Order: sequence, then structure tokens, then C-alpha cells
Amino acid sequence: MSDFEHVFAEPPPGAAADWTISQNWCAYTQVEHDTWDTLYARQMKILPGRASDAFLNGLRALDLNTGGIPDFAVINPKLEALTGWTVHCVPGLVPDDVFFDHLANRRFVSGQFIRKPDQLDYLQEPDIFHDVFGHVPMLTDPDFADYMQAYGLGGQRAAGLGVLDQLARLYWYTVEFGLMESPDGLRIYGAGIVSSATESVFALEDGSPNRIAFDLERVMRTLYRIDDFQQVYFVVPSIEALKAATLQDFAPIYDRLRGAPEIAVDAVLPGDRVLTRGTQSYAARGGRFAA
Ligand code: HBI
Ligand code: FE
Repeated sequence: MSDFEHVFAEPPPGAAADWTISQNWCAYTQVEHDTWDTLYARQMKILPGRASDAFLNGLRALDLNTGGIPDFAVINPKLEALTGWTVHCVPGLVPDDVFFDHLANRRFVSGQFIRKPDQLDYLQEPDIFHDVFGHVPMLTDPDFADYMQAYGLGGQRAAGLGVLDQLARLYWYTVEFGLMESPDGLRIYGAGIVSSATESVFALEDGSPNRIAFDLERVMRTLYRIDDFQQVYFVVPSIEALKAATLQDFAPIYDRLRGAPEIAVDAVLPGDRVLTRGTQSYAARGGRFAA
């Protein structure tokens, strides 16, 4: 999510050259541990039947519900044994090239802080609940683990080609806000949705947003919102299919994308396979700022 303002220009004091910092787990206060438990319990009331099996299996495999903020020293050996990934704290958003390098080496970077009790519903910057509850369980799925590493490698290659905006949209509409098909209906795998009590319901059940079958170049041309619910969600048939879509030569794709106009967040195009044609009523009412 590279639309936020405060990305540091260089590692702040105390951070390593790769921008990582110690989690300093013993410094978390009881209020912070209680906030994790509150958020976790709230999500688990609504995610069964809404989150993908891959997510729910990952949550169980890592046992993120032992009481309080997970200790990376405890979850990393479990995660690493499953897919070779580990999670590390960083002071905040890191530059794209740093982010891509970590992903390319199967290191996921996470905020070290957790939101305040009066911020449960919305925060601008990813905190440890968004990153560890939202993103990390999916990293236990071998195909998603491969996809995320391929994304990092792709980002390193794309950096010099002037297509980072297009790549950020792919991340946004899959890793952050992706939906997938399942035999029982649509399910969530995107971290931005699965870590949000309100968007977990909105993304699947509200009549307002469009839900469109995932198409790589369509997604990479589509603008997105960082300040409110998405107006479109893209749906993949499976994580395997998502991984397969990115294991191809991107050079011709980048050539086509460079000249292609951007697509508005509420657009429906003739070539789209539309699963839900939304009313956009939520956005029309002013979204979360609605009176
Ligand atoms: N840094 N800590 C952190 N977390 C992110 O999710 C993140 C980032 N830097 C860049 C970034 N995401 C975006 O460029 C992604 O869209 C690639
Ligand atoms: Fe995120």
C-alpha cells in the first residue's frame, strides 16, 4: 500500500540496514494484548463461512489465539517449517524496493505497533493486527507463499520499468482485497478485508460494489481507493490460478499496459465477466463519511 504519506527516506534510528526492528514482545502492555484479543474475537465471530479455507487453516496452524499479540519468536518456526516464510517488524511503511526485497526472500514485514482501543475500526497505516492476523495466515498456503515471493521478484524487476503503479494495483486487488470462488460461494483471502469487521461483510454481501472475475491486465489498469471500502472486488477461481496467472513473462504485458488508459474504480467494461453488478449506492452516499 504505497499511497500513504510517511514512508521513511532511510532506516530510522534503531532499525537495521534492511529496515527491520526487534518486535520487543515483552514491551507490549496489557492494553495492547487485550486489543489483539478484542480484534481477534470480533473477527472470529464473522469469518467462519466468509474467510477462505486457506486463511482459516493458516490461522489454526499458527495458533494466533494464545492470548495477546503473537510473539514472532514463537510463530516464525511454525511458519518457516510450513512454507519457508518468516515475519519481521519494521517501523512503518518501507520503500518499495525494500519491501520487494523482503518478499523476494520470503520475509513478510509487519508493523510493530497495534491500534489504540479507540481506533478499532479504521486506521491509515497497517498495524500488527492488519499484518499478522490479515496477511500471515495466507503465507502458510504453499501456492500463496509462492505467489507472494513471485510478487517480490516481479517488483524488483518492475522497479526500473516504470510500472510500479500497475504492480501495486495487482497487490491491492489480490493480497489486500482479493476474493476467491469456492464450492460454497465467494470467500475472502485479502488481508485488508479479513482484518476488517465491516468490510468482511460488505465485500461479500453488500449490493453496492462490483464483483468481477480476476483478469491480470484489467486489475493492473484499475485504480483503487485507500480511504474507504473498495468499489470493485476481483474474484479468482483459486490461489493456484492466481499463482499461475503471474508465472508468465510480464514484458509484453508491461508493453501493453504502458499505453493503456487507467480504469475507474466503478467501471464495468464489455470484456468483464461480471459476477455482481453493484449499485455503487454506498459510495454514492459518501461512503464511510456518509452523514
Ligand atoms: N511497507 N511496511 C510495509 N507494508 C506494506 O504493505 C508495504 C510497504 N511498502 C510498500 C508497499 N507495501 C506497496 O508498495 C505494495 O503495494 C507493494
Ligand atoms: Fe497489507
